[in-house]
Amino acid sequence: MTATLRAGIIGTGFMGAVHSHAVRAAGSTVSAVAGSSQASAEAARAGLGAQAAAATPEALIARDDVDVVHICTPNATHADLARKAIAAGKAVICEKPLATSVDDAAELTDLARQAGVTAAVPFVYRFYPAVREARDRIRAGEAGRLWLLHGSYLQDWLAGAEASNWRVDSKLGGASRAFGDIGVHWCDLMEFTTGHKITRIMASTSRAYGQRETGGTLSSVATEDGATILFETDNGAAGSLVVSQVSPGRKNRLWFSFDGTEASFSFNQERPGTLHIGRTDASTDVPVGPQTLSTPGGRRYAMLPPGHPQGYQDSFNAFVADTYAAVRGQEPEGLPTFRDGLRAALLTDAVVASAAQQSWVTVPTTGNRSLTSSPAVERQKQ
Ligand code: SOE
Repeated sequence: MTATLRAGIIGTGFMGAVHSHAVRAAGSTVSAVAGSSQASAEAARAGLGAQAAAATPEALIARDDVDVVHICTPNATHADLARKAIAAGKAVICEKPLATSVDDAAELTDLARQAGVTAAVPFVYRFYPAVREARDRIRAGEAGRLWLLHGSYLQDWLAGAEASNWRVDSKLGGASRAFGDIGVHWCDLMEFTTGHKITRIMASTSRAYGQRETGGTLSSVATEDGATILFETDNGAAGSLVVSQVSPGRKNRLWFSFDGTEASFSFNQERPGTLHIGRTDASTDVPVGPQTLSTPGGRRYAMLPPGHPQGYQDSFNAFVADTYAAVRGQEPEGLPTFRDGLRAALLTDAVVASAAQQSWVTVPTTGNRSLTSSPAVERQKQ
């Protein structure tokens, strides 16, 4: 492997561009891009700063000048491409969801471990300095006993029956849309920041539009526009989460409040320049910056002075930089791996099962996961 890691990006959409910026910010190069056709790869090549356009994803994976394969394609294609990249001995960054089934996500997690390759999933909200600051302070006991974990993740880009995207189609996006696309980010962030694990879920899913229009044709929608979720954790906390992709005016509002007996910590992704710490006597909006944050985690990721907000792309850059450090043999703390992708698949499975059964569903842990405890497998047996 050369000193400068070389990326191959599969996927020419919004996420392909975000990945390519992050690769270059990490001082690496994009050797090649692949799309749904040679022509789409050619069309995207210059914009992504790639040296070459590969004819197919398989041709990209096989290239000697690709060390890390970035998979940024529709969800249903992730498992097959990740399997091929691992088989070729490449490091992999696979967009979430890692796979549209628990079985595939579990298999990929095992394959990556057996092959000894770095395999990461971009749960990038972990890389906001304010989030790391909250995590370190919670770990140090500042919150007291966390008992209530709540929040929401709201977007509006699918408002309007004519708003369409491959994610709406369950064959391409998977059985869950709003939860599988963005709810998993919130759950990952909650578990990462608080150290709590969700043990049980009660979910209700709903649609703002029963039908959506694509190219003048109306078709029924099987995936949810939103979900309301109650949960419990292994450390005795209760929680709730509202997820929606049809909340007009909310662009990408991931918000949480983690409430303890001594303090509550809350964060809004659209206002990443502060971390709110609530106390009964005095509350503070801690400005994000290397001088104003006080914990190692916060300071590690804060690059700019307070008042100069770091946002989504910066967090993505930090994620890719840490993944590439792992490829070089380092062990960056808090890197989201395929095991976290499997965790998200288990949570998604539980949400889908709970909404269908209208009852509480137990979420297996990734450590002791067995196929018999997967809600999907239980459903198949019935
Ligand atoms: C679209 O909902 C999307 O791009 C998600 O797919 C990303 O994971 C999220 O970070 C931003 O919104």
